[in-house]
Amino acid sequence: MPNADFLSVRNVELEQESHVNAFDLVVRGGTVATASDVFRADIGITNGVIAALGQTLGGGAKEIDATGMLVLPGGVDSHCHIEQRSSTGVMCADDFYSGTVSAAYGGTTTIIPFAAQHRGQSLHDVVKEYHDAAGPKAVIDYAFHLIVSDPTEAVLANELPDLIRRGYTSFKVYMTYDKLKLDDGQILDVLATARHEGALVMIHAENHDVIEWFAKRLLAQGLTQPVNHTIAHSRIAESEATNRAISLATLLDVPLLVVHVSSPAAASAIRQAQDQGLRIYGETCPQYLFLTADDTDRVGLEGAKFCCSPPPRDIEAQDAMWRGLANGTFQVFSSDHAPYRFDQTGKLPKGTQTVFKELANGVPGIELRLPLLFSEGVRTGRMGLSEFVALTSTNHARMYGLHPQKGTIAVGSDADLAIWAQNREITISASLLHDNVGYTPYEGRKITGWPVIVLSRGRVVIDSGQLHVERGSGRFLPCDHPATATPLGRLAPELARLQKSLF
Ligand code: DUC
Ligand code: ZN
Ligand code: ZN
Repeated sequence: MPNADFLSVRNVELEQESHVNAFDLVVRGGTVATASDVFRADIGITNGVIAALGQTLGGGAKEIDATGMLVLPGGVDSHCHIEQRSSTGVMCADDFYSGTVSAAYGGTTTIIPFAAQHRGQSLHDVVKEYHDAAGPKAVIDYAFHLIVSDPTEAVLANELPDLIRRGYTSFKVYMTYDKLKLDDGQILDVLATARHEGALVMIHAENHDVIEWFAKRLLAQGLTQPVNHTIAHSRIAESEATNRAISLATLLDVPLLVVHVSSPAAASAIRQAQDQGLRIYGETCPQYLFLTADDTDRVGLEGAKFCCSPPPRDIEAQDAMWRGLANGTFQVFSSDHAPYRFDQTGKLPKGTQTVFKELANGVPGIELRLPLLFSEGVRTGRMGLSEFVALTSTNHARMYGLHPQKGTIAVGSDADLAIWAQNREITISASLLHDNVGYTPYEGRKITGWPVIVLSRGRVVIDSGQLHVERGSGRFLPCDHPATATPLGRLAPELARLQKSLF
């Protein structure tokens, strides 16, 4: 947060003494939380890595007094769109500088945005383009998922296997959007490649034809306002596609992550698959806990600020998402930060004449993801601190092959820490945030708890509301093959004959 007087934590430079300090930095006296434990400890950091955890560690060249504070692993946001051009040609409002700065202010120290293929592009070219964009600007560490919109023979047989080996071990495919959508056969092709190469597929599950069927009729009746987006993107479009995607993954025995789940029926389909022992994973996002379709029905085009795909639903759906976070249906809670300004560069390509089909899809949330869930999840008792850490950090690192370097507080892990003032009260306002969007869907909401000091590899990134690192100081993280992507070895019987030639 911007005010310098905001902090109770002091960052103390110790005078150099004659003896050599045990650590470069010690975070002293905080309450440390991991995905499994909550305990009081000092954290000793050397060369950017956690070197020791203990009750009374020796001195550091630098010390942070975290007494009375929570010390959590920095967040890992595994679903965000940064400096990405949409399939309709609209550029995100955040580049890798503003996007990573905003993430860091909100306690996130690793992001996994997308390197998005447009049809006709080589995946290698796409990856180079995103590295060129991120390298000179990112202030925190980052990996990339791929978006595969054109699974040609060359992509499937050469590019994907090569890129997977080089650390791009997850990719997203879409069941809707004219220029992104894969048909079921193409989805099977991508799933088969993922199975063979040990990668994880993320799926945007909405039935394209259902959405188009509704949209055509709504527009024909002159119903152009943003709220119609939520009608066209019906909850049955989401649950049908989710069931279909799970069926395709089950057929080939490939783990699958259903991203940005908003509807109770989609969550139930994922849960049911998990109950059968299948490796089907789920993700939900702040917009599905805190917004509803009514928000898209605000006066004029204001509702556009709340339009994303799938859209926010209703209070019952919000409750189902909270239940899914509590009962393990969802392993990851991501922002799906898709930042578009409320003007012709973003949300409203045709200005006041923009109809709901033309709106840029997505809402911002990279800075508020953790504070919103902390306030409304941990402070209200809906979840414990360890569950919060798992959902916002550890599970993301595990899901995508970055653990234990990222996502935990353990000896040998990168010293990526968020030090929280758990009683800090904030009234959310776009003016407090550091993205380049100009509004927030959560304007005016009161929350409690904020990460006041943020460390990335032992570097103080944020303290006293100030940014302390240079653009370009974030590093690229190649991902391992995620253990989550391992097939169960339960191929559908009708595929057994093909197994040798297929995989
Ligand atoms: N899908 C996303 O993953 N993010 C924003 C919009 C969308 O359709
Ligand atoms: Zn999506
Ligand atoms: Zn997204």
